[in-house]
Amino acid sequence: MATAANTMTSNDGAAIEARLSEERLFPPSETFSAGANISDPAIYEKAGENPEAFWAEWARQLEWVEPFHTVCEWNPPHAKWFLGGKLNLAANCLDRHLKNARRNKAAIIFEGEPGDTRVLTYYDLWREVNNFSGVLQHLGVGKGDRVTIYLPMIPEAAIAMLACARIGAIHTVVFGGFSADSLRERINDSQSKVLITADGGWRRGNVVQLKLTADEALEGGACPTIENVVVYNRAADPRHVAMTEGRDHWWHRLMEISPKRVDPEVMDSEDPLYILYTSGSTGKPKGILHTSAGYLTQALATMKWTFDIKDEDVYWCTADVGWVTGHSYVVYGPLAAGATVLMYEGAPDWPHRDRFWEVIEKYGVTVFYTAPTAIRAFMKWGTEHVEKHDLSSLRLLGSVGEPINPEAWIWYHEQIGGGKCPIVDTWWQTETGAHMITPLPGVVSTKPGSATRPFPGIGADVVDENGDSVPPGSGGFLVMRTPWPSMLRTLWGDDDRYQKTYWSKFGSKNLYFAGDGARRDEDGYFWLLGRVDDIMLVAGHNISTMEVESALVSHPAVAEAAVIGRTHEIKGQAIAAFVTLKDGFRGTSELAGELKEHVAHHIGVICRPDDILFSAELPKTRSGKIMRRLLRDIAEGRALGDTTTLADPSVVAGLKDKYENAEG
Ligand code: 7RM
Repeated sequence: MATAANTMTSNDGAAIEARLSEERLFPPSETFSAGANISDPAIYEKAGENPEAFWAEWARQLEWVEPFHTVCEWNPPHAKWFLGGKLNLAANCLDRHLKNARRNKAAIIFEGEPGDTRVLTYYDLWREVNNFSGVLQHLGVGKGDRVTIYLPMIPEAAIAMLACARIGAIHTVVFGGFSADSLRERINDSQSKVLITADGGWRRGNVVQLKLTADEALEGGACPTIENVVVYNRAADPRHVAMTEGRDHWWHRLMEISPKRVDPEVMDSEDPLYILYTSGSTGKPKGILHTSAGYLTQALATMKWTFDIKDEDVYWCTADVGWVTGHSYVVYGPLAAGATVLMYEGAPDWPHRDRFWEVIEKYGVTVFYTAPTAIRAFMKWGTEHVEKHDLSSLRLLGSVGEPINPEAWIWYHEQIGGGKCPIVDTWWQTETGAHMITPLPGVVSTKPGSATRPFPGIGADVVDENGDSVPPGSGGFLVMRTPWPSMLRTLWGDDDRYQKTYWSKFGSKNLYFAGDGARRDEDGYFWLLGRVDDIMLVAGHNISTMEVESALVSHPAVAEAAVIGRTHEIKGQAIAAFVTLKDGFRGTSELAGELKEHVAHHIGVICRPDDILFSAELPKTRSGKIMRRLLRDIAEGRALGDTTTLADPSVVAGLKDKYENAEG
């Protein structure tokens, strides 16, 4: 028996093993396939034979000022796509739709948390974006300048982003839940000239005071590059908002005095579009840089094929614009496709736990895209909130952000989708810009818990330590063998870190390493196993956190689980499980024993958790991903590491107390 390395990164050495076996298969219904944007399975082979031709065909669906002459230039690890092409992304998202019947179609349907609503047609949105482009120019913003956007989930977030794109400025959106320190760090790293914020936004009946936080970030000249701050009046009485003379301006005042029309700047395919910071687990945030034509091409392609988007759809992606999902699938993808996108400002449980279902019923949402963390919360709350509403307008469901446990998948399928909607489990990253591994809902039979196959034209693979493909059924490292249009181009101001982080693991093989573990089954389906840094090494066996968590979630009492490996003298690591129960269940020691046996029975005795700790909540990042690193600190009795990226730091502090006071 191996007493393997007591290190926290247990991913070296033994191959990642896979135990979860899921037999359920959901083929697309005939009616869905018949009406789908793509229903021919031959597309996989066709795209695989010539990915560049495949992507070029999609790129030609954009509106170009000048066509590209070269599809892709690949100097590992740097790629350029659609070289020589000129276009403007805001024009692709707005102006082009004014020439057809979409002119008066709803582009954005907005539902504020307090219940206020707005509908912006494509023409309305085009007018707002033009006018706000004028504002930015009035403030001296030009091509290549950086603009930080720190706004709630309101249409102005999309307007500000598109106005930047229209004039060629680079936006960097900072999630409205981030602190003054995080905001300051991102403004300074990007050297933004202008900050766009709001007095506040609504969250669970309270106003999140964005302007106060922005003032704190800027205090005492801490952000020397910021020349102007634009403040949108969303939530408060403007008389009560402190405005710094000469620096701060009300959005609506600037709109009045600025040009109403601004022609779109002619941009190169490879001109930067945005920087989006990812906090990573530790250290300085990474400024992921995305460029123009390739990014929009893949956002559009996936919008049409993954989400099967049609002109009649009412599409709702619940992600905040502060995350990449909000960039690609609230703003750029849907608007490039001419879709109607719903934006909701607030929390899913405000004023009641049925708010999402109420919104779906109210607007007749047809395509709904959310995260496993939300789905597990809905499961925890129980079905009575869902049953109050008519969700029959739904025709397609999506999931993103974490592996979706098979039980959560089935619940989503039955309770939300009424058993009739395909589910697209979309694997991708801030770095990849758009979907990479996902079913095509009219083509691929889905298996609960699997993101299924790489999108056509994507060269995903699962490899061993040496970068060689693993045989079917085995686990390994998820990599990309070939560049893709919406890939990150570099890290802002740190190309060395770009090369080291993503391209160095397999040396001269030039593989993009995503940081995730995966398994590919006999049908070629990908099963995401979680971040490799989280994978556990128990008695010489690499065990995926995702699989033990899914086994726990398959017990009727469990809503959510986070599993980690803590150092163990004999086994290398022992498994500690933090478990949240569904409403109505109690965390007794009998139940803990039952759960241990449940896991052992389902996926093997080697995976039996050594400790189970019941917890009402788990530590999550602000975008809802479970943070296992801090749970390891707790289980090993260490001082807690960096907690600044947590949504609610009190959750880990509470867990630490509880863990230390629990019996052995
Ligand atoms: C879109 C987004 C990226 C990381 C990624 C994975 C995890 C995302 C899935 C998933 C399993 C999925 N961007 N992840 N989607 N894991 N199945 N469908 O989330 O940059 O914030 O995170 O999220 O670990 O590497 S992100």
